[in-house]
Amino acid sequence: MNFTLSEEHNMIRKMVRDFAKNEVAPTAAERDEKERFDMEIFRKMAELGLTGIPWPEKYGGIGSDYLAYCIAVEELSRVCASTGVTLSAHTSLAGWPIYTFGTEEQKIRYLKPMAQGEKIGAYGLTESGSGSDAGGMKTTARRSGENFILNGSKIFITNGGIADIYIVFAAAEEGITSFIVEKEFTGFSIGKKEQKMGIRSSPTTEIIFDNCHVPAENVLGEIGSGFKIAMMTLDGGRNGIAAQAVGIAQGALDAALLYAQERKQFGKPIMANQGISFKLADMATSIEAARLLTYQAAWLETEGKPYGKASAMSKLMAGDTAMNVTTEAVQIFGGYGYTKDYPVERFMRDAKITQIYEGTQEIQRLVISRMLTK
Ligand code: COS
Repeated sequence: MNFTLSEEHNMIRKMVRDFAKNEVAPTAAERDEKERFDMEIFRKMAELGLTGIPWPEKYGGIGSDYLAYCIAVEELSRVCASTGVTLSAHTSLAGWPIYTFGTEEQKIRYLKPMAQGEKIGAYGLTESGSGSDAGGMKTTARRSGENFILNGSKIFITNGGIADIYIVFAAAEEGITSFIVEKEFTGFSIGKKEQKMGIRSSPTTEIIFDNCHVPAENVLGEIGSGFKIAMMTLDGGRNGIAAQAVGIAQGALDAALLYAQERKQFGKPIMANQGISFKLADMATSIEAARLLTYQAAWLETEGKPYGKASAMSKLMAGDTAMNVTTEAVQIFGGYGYTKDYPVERFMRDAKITQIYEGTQEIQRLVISRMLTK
């Protein structure tokens, strides 16, 4: 067993940390306030190769691995969880299924420009009536000559409206099928944009299919195998969210640690108070545990070993850690923590979604408990 990161992983961490500090952090509060997505930041991420970390160079990537990708999401989320999830959805939810199930042609046509950051990817599974019960979707796909005609709508789409390519799941005669949908396809449109509690500079929208024409060559994987593709995609996506949660928690700990050493009450820094210092010790310990689970799941995926249970565990642990740690960070800041003068209130709002999306904590427990008996 080796717990040391490779030189490549350390280099990627340093590069993303510098980028996050210099290019992402300065506008994080303003983008949160205005719900503003910044395409310029995405373009700069592309220049650094971050938009295609795990994909081979022939598909526009930098040929690294899932651990490097998780480290990047973590470091971005440490200053801005919205930027973290933009990269996570783009890579795990859109890039991964194309890389894994796509034909060579689909990989060149879609994965390559996504990995190079020329196009943004998104994933559409959830509907207004089917969230946790993903198989209960109502969006249909009917064959018509060389096309499939999609009708229905999907909600809560991360990168909705800014994405060019959507991985969409719809019920065909043969069963749930996955499709690669371009934003220009006839009958595709963007619906309501959500106003959210957190991750506010990451756009979340509805996507609508009104007799949307999708060429049969854009079926991803086998017709009728879409549910499994959706589930397998989420297995990896969940670990990206775990990395986001670890980053949010670390960002809150960084801020609280600094504050506890500077803030004086009763004539000494509040860090001297065991009530505060023990809180910080617990926060740091739970972050480290969540990080180890997250890195382990990423390592398993890179090694080609089963990682579904590991990533459900990492998301469960890291999501709860992010919520607990950010809540404690706000407590350490006291009244100031409740204001927008410090970033911890944003971290606390951002943390909440990590317990909900890509499968609620309850769904993670369902997945884990089913695996225990397998
Ligand atoms: N990998 C591969 N196959 C999987 C799988 C996975 N991770 N999970 C399920 N499957 C397969 C099953 O093996 C089963 O295959 P067979 O029909 O060949 O036996 C099939 O898919 C149906 O699986 P299951 O019976 O478990 O389906 P359920 O309807 O009970 O749903 C849950 C399973 C609840 C786990 C699933 O609906 C789910 O993950 N829901 C949450 C969705 C979610 O995370 N949404 C967030 C969207 S992104 S914001």
